[in-house]
Amino acid sequence: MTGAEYIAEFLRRRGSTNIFLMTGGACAFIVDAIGRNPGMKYTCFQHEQSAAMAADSLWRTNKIVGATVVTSGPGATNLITGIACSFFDSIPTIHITGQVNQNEELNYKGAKVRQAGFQETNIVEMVKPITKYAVKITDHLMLKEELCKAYSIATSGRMGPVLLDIPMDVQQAEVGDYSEVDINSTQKISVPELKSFVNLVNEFFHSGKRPLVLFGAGVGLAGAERETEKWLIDSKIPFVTSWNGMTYFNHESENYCGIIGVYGNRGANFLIQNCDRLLVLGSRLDNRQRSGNATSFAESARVLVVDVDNEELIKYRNNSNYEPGINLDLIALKTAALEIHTPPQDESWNIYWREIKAKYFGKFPSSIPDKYGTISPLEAVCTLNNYLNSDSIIAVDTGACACWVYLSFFRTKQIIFTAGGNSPMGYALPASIGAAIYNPDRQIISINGDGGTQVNLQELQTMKFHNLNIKLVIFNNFGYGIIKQFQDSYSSGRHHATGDGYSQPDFEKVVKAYGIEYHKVEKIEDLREELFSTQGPGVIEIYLHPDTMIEPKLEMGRSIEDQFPYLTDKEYNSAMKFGVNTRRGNRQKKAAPEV
Ligand SMILES: Cc1ncc(C[n+]2csc(CCOP(=O)(O)OP(=O)(O)O)c2C)c(N)n1
Ligand SMILES: [Mg+2]
Repeated sequence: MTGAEYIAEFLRRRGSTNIFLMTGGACAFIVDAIGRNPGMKYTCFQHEQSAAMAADSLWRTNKIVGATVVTSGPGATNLITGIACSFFDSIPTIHITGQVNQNEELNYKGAKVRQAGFQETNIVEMVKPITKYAVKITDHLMLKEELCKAYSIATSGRMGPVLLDIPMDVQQAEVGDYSEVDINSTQKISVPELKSFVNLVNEFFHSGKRPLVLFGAGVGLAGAERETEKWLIDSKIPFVTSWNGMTYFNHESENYCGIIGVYGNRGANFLIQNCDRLLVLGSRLDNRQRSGNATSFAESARVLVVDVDNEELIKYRNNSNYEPGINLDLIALKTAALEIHTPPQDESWNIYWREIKAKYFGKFPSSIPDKYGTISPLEAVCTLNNYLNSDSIIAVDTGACACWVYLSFFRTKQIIFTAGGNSPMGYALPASIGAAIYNPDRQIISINGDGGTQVNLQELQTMKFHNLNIKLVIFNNFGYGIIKQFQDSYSSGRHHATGDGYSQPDFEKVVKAYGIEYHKVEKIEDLREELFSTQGPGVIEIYLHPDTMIEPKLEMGRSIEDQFPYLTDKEYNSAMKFGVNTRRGNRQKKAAPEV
């Protein structure tokens, strides 16, 4: 076998049977080997960024490690934004970049020239900060072991992307027959470790009266979501979640109370600020959850965080209300969840969280649509929600449109995801393509803003060429809505580069030029079920008023329970029954703006 053939076979055996790529000279041998391998397919993207984003979607939807193959230089550097999505959200992906022949470097006698071979770029050093492992294969004898090692690193512990840079001479070298190299990497959780975890959690809950659990994405990434959900339902402890956590359980659960954070549900935020014991499972509590004013988060509670990555625990060392965190692979919850016995909750807490949920969960006021009679994006999401099959997959972009989706989406069994940490415009279209290729019979929805749609618009061609079953929704508010709202708050309403200077094409003409079906939705009644139930690609453009806002939303310096539009003091005070009342206390600190 040549090195190139070996790579193709390795990926096939790991279940990455459809490789997302854009070819070029430096990777042409690998692409050819994939084409010749009978168990392999490939999908040509129009931009390597999209290929990397599509690869990122596969673990989120199918627990398959997405793989890309691209050429050196611009091919490799174009991957970077997509790789970063996987890194920040702990998604395993494998990226193979072709590299110039190593003998081309030799002519330069060690001189530090900028470039030796054509399109030679040191991609390994560039991606090191956003990969778990990146290596150049300088000798064909390294290839087998490095592939196994990289795959194992990507999929173990806190998962993430890896990159192998493979020079053309290594691709062409004879490497012998296929053989696995044993990488002894799986760490088992010992019984005493499990016991001490369960004891700690039990003691934690028994020492308080007002328990709350934050269900983070780490639970699902570890594969312990079903056991955790069952434990929570049985325990009757109220629980809340993060954007990336909300796809792992059924929102019909009586004690599920919503998404927290800057763009979270008011009720869920009130619970965070009023509980006295907060158990955080697999969530890194970034600033979109805790706010820029992080010390005001869960201020009345002891907080116990369980995370697979110890660095995520070290960051709380100066927060006096945090317990020393528990560094554990959350797969432990598969067995440990059954052993956690929570004491009966204080009756006043039980009444409180149920009242808060009844008041704020599933309630979506939207002032601009109410004022002008235009479409409420929250109502549109709820309407779309009703049309979805139970196994639908929904990829979400960034901006106000993403906030509207996460504020109002009610998940039963669907998969819904976004690149939460990196959050690039242009993610949802290629991500939905990745999902559609591996799930051709499922209903796939991609939700975007008008701005984000333009960032990877070229992939409409990929969607059309493969006749993919994707319905691309564009929430068109004729601008960069989320940034405009920021400018309204902090730049006296000047809309530089968001409304002024920003432009968009006639999406109908563009979409039709690609030969894709197009539907315009100007009133909510136009958003009909048939638009989503047909086979094949389609684009649904929903017209919004340009001033449609994200409501509720936290503004600069406030703590998460006091979101805009502001509640009356009466309503606010009655909801802050147990926690620190920041309106009365005036102990707000200055913090970074919330975009
Ligand atoms: C690649 C990239 N560039 C810039 C940004 C900053 N940014 C975040 S949201 C946004 C505007 C998005 O506009 P649109 O897609 O129309 O969504 P809307 O907020 O209007 O719903 C911008 C510029 C980003 N997230 N990604
Ligand atoms: Mg927009």
